[in-house]
Amino acid sequence: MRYNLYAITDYRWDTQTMLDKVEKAVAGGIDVLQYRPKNIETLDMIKQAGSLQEIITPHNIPLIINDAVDVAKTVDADGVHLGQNDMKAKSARDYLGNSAIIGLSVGNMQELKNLDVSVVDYVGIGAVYETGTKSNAGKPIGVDGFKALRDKILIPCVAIGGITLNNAKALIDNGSDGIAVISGLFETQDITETAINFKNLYNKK
Ligand code: TZP
Ligand code: MG
Repeated sequence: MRYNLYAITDYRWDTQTMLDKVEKAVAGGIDVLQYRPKNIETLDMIKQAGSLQEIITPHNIPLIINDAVDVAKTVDADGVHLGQNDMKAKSARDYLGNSAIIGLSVGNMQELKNLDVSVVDYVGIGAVYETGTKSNAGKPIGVDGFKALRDKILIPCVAIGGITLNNAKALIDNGSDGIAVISGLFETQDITETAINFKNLYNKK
């Protein structure tokens, strides 16, 4: 599983906007897509997730569902991403089975204690930088905070929070297996070109 460019949808978009943006990101070579819905009915989540699968599955891009383990199961998504207050990773594993990809958010040393690497496949570390996308993201941990956590984790880690083409390299240099982005990719002028440029940060390594 490759995490290099880990794109995440913004729940504030309408469906068509989301699909258009994701198509452009796919053309730029994203490695994984996380669908991150909020405040909508479960049935609409299932419909949106299905539309995303139609776009990304032909490109072998895995679909990870944020939080909604039931939706992931229903649409047979590739996995789920869990926050510290979501379903426990072990329960999600029991429910989704061994082949599911399970990610967990970790933002500090305390939260790191909840990581069971026998159950979780990858960790999302952040918020690294100041983000305008998530209101309760907490105080940014910075590159040093990222590195301190990353060095203690023996499975793949993606960095998240306020990442742009201008500040991503420091995280790659400090051991990030992937860059998880919303606005730094999807709110740029040319989404396809931005995706290509993010990927190149890894390829140049
Ligand atoms: N978790 C921590 S920060 C964040 C999430 C979902 C928001 C990331 O969005 P952006 O626009 O890439 O800062
Ligand atoms: Mg969550």
